[in-house]
Amino acid sequence: MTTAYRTCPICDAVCGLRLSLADDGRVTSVKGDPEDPFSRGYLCPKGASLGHIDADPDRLRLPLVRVDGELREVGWDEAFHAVDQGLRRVIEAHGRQSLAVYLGNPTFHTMAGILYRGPLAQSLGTRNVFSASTIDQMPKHVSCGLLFGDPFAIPVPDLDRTDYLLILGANPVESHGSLCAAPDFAGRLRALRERGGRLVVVDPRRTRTAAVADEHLFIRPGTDAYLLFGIVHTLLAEGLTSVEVPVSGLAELRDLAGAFSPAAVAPVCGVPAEAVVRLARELAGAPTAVVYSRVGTCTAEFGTLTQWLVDVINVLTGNLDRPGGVMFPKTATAEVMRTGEPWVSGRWRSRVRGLPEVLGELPVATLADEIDTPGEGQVRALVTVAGNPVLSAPNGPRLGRALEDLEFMVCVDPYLNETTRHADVILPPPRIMQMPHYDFLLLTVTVRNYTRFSPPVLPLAPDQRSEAEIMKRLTMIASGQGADADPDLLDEMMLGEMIGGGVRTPSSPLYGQDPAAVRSALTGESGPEVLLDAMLRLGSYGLTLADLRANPHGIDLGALRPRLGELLCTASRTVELAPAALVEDAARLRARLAETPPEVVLIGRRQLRSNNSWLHNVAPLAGGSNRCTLHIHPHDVARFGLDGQARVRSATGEVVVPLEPTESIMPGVVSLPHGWGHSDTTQRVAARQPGVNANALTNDTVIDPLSGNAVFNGIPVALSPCRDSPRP
Ligand SMILES: Nc1nc2c(c(=O)[nH]1)N[C@H]1C(S)=C(S)[C@@H](COP(=O)(O)OP(=O)(O)OC[C@H]3O[C@@H](n4cnc5c(=O)[nH]c(N)nc54)[C@H](O)[C@@H]3O)O[C@H]1N2
Ligand SMILES: Nc1nc2c(c(=O)[nH]1)N[C@H]1C(S)=C(S)[C@@H](COP(=O)(O)OP(=O)(O)OC[C@H]3O[C@@H](n4cnc5c(=O)[nH]c(N)nc54)[C@H](O)[C@@H]3O)O[C@H]1N2
Ligand code: SF4
Ligand SMILES: [Mo]
Repeated sequence: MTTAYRTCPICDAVCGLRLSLADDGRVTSVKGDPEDPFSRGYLCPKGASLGHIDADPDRLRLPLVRVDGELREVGWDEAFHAVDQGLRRVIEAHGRQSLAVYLGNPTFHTMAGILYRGPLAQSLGTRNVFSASTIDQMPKHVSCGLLFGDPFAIPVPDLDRTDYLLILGANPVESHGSLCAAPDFAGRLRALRERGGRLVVVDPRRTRTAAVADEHLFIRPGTDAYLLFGIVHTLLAEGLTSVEVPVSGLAELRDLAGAFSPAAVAPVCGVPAEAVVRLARELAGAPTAVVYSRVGTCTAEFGTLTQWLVDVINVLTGNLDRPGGVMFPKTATAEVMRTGEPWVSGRWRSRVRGLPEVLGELPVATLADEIDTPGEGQVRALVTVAGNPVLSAPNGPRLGRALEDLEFMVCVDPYLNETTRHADVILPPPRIMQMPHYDFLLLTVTVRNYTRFSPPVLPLAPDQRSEAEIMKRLTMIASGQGADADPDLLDEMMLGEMIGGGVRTPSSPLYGQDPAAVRSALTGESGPEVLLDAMLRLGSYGLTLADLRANPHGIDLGALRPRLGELLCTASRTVELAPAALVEDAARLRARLAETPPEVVLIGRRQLRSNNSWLHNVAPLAGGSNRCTLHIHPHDVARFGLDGQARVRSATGEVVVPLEPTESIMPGVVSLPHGWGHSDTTQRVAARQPGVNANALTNDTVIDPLSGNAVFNGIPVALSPCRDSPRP
């Protein structure tokens, strides 16, 4: 029996775990690591099941290659050669703009995903780069890019010190937080209330987060921008502002907010005008306060406008960049994403719908268009890494049909599932316990500055390849160097660039040093580890990989400290409160004030013992509340004459789903979790309780125009009885 420590790789909470392993490598117990200074022993049911997730017998172990229409197990050399041939054929016939890549959510959680997603996308040489960002948080990047000049300068709630927290469109008690890494989020909310603070939740559902709040307000889906504008209006009209950072655009903001008085917005969002006014006064009156808003409001038609208003309120109430407000973490690794230049988007446009590039990506909502619309530049080959867009993208079934027509598709994924079943080659990464782990991205959004590295717990078997090697080989194949090129050359190139940049930059801790000496001092068992060591040495805490190895429970780097001055890089060097793009979009919002809302709208929800589409195969987590049901108010069950199950129809598609009547949801709103609708998957547990694909109902033609983000909430639907035999 051995004990190992590692960070849970599943969600944003980055909990430290203590594992016991049997001699055969099986994980026999998973506990929270009590010595981790950040998570202090916390873990959730998913973390507790990490052993099951890791040892899932349905995970692919060897690559699959399509031969005569069938996917068959082959050796790695054969698989990489098949990729080389497949991509080469498409590039020769149609050019590089016929290639596309989709990078799914787990690429934000693995070292290999973070480190090599950029090089892979670049080496494909195509503008058709897609990622889970445009079905998730892209509105936040755009809003931060416009406000602060840096789309990666994402302010995080100072959760442990704030006196007042207003949450909209997030349910951290079940999701464990997002763009706000805080292990035991629920415990931290309890602590907020115990120290006399106040928690208010705005959500069309009375969620578990709402249940632990001081106050819950229902809101009509998709209308948060109105509510927030109503708050801004009140702050300005009542002189409740105390701006503590350099700003511009305050006069334009005042003009814009004029149309959104509490009386004007109340009927649209369903929040009483008195409550809007009271929220504004409470936010301004609290010693410190935070507005925090996530997926429910990002994946909406006014996603960017809403994210912008969130931080406008944080600025107006004096809560940007101060303890107890929203703050910018400082990571142990160098902030390689920072350019210091004002951010721009729209450097190119998508072929079919002319949608602007954002952060080098095009919207997932137009991936199917690019594949199924003929013409010069039509996508003919697709690479996916850690993604299941058939279940996660808007109008997923249409995308599934488009995938069938590709000339070549390769997927890096541990499962044969709804997306990867269309592939010609599937390359499975090894087990979780065989990978090193470092949260390059999530550590940029922690509520305390913190760092922790986990070495692999188990070695690779001779017939396995690390995910890093898979990504590097794909990158080299894509760049034309073939299937046999030495993958470590890519690491050396990346290291050369990183070190070269460091020794030339006066503010870098490596400034003026000899690059060869810096390189030879680096340690690490694999490319990703050596790259991590380099990034730590380029960072500002003076840490090395050896320091992180010597501290297997993680290192607390202290409470968040003000640092807006270091990050702000708008052209005006101020926080720009009224960027032109948002002023323009506010006019669209104003025009909507007059429209009649749909009778019934669909929203999503996340389930505690699940994670997007890929954890329904974990037997200890399956069943109970972890089922694909439609939450619906009993009034609506009666109003539409429903019983047991219902047919739900939207502009895009139709599903039949079991009902779960509950008074916790607003009348006129129904909720369906995403990630279900399993079919043709080797995940045997998931296949027994397949559920339906919520994204058969979402519409890929409707997006948030500023970010290109998909819309998953506020979908107009019609409900009707369905007397067919019930679904499982
Ligand atoms: N258990 C679990 N945890 C997860 C995941 C999971 O699938 N399961 N997924 C992970 C991922 S990828 C992410 S991005 C994070 C997301 O984490 P969160 O942002 O916390 O996401 P949700 O739990 O979906 O919460 C969104 C809430 O928005 C509400 N909502 C819907 N429409 C509206 C609206 O128009 N206005 C308002 N105000 N609210 C609205 C929904 O009812 C829901 O309660 O969670 C991560 N953690
Ligand atoms: N209707 C609706 N749709 C939504 C949402 C919603 O709230 N409502 N939420 C959206 C959000 S926030 C997100 S992030 C997206 C997620 O969208 P995706 O990222 O496309 O979907 P996931 O279900 O997370 O798929 C993850 C894939 O990665 C694989 N995988 C797991 N671990 C690893 C690994 O270590 N390496 C590799 N290579 N692969 C791995 C899994 O087998 C699975 O195939 O879904 C979005 N879709
Ligand atoms: S909260 Fe997230 S990181 Fe923590 S144990 Fe659960 S799944 Fe893992
Ligand atoms: Mo997400």
